[in-house]
Amino acid sequence: MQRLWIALLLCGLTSGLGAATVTTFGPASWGVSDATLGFTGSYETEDFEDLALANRLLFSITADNGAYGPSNTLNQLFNPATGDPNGANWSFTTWDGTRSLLNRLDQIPVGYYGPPGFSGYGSVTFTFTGGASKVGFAFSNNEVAATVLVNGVSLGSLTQGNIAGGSGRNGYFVISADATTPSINTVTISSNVIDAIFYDHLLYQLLPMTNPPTGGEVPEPGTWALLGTSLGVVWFKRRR
Ligand SMILES: [Ca+2]
Ligand SMILES: [Ca+2]
Ligand SMILES: [Ca+2]
Repeated sequence: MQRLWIALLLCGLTSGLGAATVTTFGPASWGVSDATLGFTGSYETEDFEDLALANRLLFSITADNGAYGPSNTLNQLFNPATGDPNGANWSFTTWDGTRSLLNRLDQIPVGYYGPPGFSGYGSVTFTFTGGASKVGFAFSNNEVAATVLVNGVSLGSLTQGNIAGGSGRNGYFVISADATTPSINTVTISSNVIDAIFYDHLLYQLLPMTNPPTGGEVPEPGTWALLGTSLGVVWFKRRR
């Protein structure tokens, strides 16, 4: 009976953590090349330096004081050097450029705890339209347990493998599609409302679109012919 129970427990653990493959890089790897992170060939980069998001990427955030997205633009930009009203400099949270992304609707790190509905830190979701085969992101200042979910299925803690929690740089988290999860459609970091987490250098390899969106309406050849005929008639009548 005990063996059966243990067997069931192991099955549960396996299925719960069986979605996609995780590779982790600790803070000592901060700023290494994309190739070192496993991104070569064709892939997309989102550096969070402007409001526009890269190809087929949507952002959403759910906090205790509101929600935003999914959208292909950010609602606010974060300035790590000057954006903290308490004067803290968060520039160490950038992997590229001068900006990172904060898990708050207003992108203002208040730097202290508050009651529910006040703290405002939230869970973020990155959506990859048409799916991705690999996704990676840098993060910092994760101090309270957070969970990573792919397509809504938990991959376990945000701090695992070579990555430990703490107030500094935490590391780089890579998720690769595998037999259990052939397409990464959403990556959610479900975190505590009192914990600021800073993200940067989101890399992703897109899967080919199986149903590419149809572009602008292009008239069929027959329509052109009809249009030409109508114009021709008008022109002929005006001539007379
Ligand atoms: Ca950046
Ligand atoms: Ca951008
Ligand atoms: Ca924090």
